[in-house]
Amino acid sequence: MRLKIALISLYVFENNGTRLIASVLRNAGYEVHEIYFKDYLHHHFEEPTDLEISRMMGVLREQGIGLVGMSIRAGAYLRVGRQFTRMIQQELGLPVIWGGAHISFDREVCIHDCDYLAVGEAEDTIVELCRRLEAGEDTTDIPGLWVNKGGTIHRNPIGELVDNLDRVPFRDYHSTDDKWVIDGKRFSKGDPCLNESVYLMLSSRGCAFDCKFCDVNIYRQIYKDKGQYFRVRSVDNVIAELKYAREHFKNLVRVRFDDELFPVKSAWVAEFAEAYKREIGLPFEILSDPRVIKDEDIARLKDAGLDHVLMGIQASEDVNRRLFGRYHTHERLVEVSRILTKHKVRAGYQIILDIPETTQKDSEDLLDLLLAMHRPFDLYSFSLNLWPGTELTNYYLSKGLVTENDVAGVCDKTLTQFRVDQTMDRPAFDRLFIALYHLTSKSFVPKSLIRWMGTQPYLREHPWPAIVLSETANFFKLGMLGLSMLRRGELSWNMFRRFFNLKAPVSI
Ligand code: B12
Repeated sequence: MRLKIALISLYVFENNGTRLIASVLRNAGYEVHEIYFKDYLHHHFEEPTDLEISRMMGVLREQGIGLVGMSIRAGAYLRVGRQFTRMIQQELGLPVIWGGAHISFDREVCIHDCDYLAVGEAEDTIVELCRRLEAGEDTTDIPGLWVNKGGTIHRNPIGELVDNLDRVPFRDYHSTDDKWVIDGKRFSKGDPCLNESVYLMLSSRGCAFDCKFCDVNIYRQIYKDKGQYFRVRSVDNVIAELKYAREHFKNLVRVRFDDELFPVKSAWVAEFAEAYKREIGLPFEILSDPRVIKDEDIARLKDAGLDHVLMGIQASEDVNRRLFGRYHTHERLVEVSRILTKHKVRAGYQIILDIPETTQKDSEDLLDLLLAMHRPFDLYSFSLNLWPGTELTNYYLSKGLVTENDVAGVCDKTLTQFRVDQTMDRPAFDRLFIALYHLTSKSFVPKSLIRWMGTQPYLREHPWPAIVLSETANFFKLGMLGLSMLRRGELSWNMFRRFFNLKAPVSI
């Protein structure tokens, strides 16, 4: 009898890793069941209930599963992953393999909690593991696989990077009979994402840069000596996937390119813009970087439907250089904001706050920068979360500025303070500056007023008037955004559920 595999996605309906591994295994001829165990909710976590767990165990039992794969993308879900794995091993006697970003970062810890770890890119590893399990062969020496055999750990060298991304199948959005959704009272078959109006697309892997806080920083260490880490799919392959998406997403109105960095070579951009306009023609958004934005590329992409660019500016120039290994000047950022405004492409700037070893002067510099940026723009503020193994995390640990308890895997701050809001306890000065940063993206609030508030000694001690103003302005902007998304048909139920949290509203 052939091996049947179940893949469990923890707290995320959209899970590129799970869907990709499912496709790879189905292409190799295996029966695969995908279980979407709850979705993630902005700054809110619901413990799994007994009913949800028994339904999950029921699917594994009834479908005759022989191997369970679990995707642990973020460290905050490690605790649930451990709980489920123990139950599956003990009650069903099944081996469990973990994959996903976090387990690659935290290998030495995670390998003690499961039977197998698929470190890094797992397309080849998983197929080889399934083949050997089916054939009853030894599984302890597969590249990219760490094995825990009764407590003895086999740490195999990393496998090769997928050199040609076009050979990877599309994520599976077409199978319906072998997908299960378990979420509260909901227990249904079928894909939980097909009603989405936005398709999340990946046209590359990796990034051209190496910022010291980023997950890419860890992957670069894992894959050193394995060739080019930033890889891009061919335009034809990208367009073919978007056509596939259009077939299956009946409400599709927008594409979001979720690449760490949207491809940067001008020749690729030109070819893509031409093909996308002709073949797809939907509005789209990208993630980019101030170091690669070019006027002519933006003009081409705008003509093809680009209407939104998300971009990390992260911190003040000095902090970016000193702590993050990011080298761009404030002048460059202002120039980029001019280019985007000129082309009427909406900018979304991402900043990181709560950074150890920074001063009030750094906060003031960041405010000056945001005030110099051309409006309109959106602002996404993230709290610094430390991933195990980045250069930044190791630096802070070595200086005693943080402890292991502050690092993801132990620390689950991403559940309560991934995006910055005022629910976390902080010094008055920081609370004032958060309020002021959030005000910079409200075009109806004069910059002179924000600048003035930043210099008032009273507000530095008692920031509440600025906080009230900032939160009121944010509610207004969120309301307007919600209405315009509704009008454009972009607000799906899943999206609303994920982000609508009155106790901790997202700031934009
Ligand atoms: C896109 C993205 C999202 C999207 C996902 C959309 C989608 N359609 O999947 C959304 C917005 C939903 C999201 C949500 C979150 N994310 Co996120 N996300 C990413 C990002 C940028 C890319 C992930 C991705 O799709 N990569 C492409 C796929 C193909 O690669 P992959 O997932 O690694 O999968 C490969 C292997 O890992 C492996 N694999 C994966 N799963 C499995 C399972 C098995 C069984 C096997 C064998 C192998 C395997 O095989 C795959 C193919 O090689 C990563 C950064 C990164 N580089 O991973 C952050 C990242 C994973 N996210 C992160 C975080 C913190 C979150 C959130 C907690 C944020 C929040 N508070 O809302 C939530 C968590 C949701 C959850 N429950 O997991 C952190 C995790 C850090 C950590 N150690 O904790 C990362 C690293 C980004 C960062 N900020 O640095 N995320």
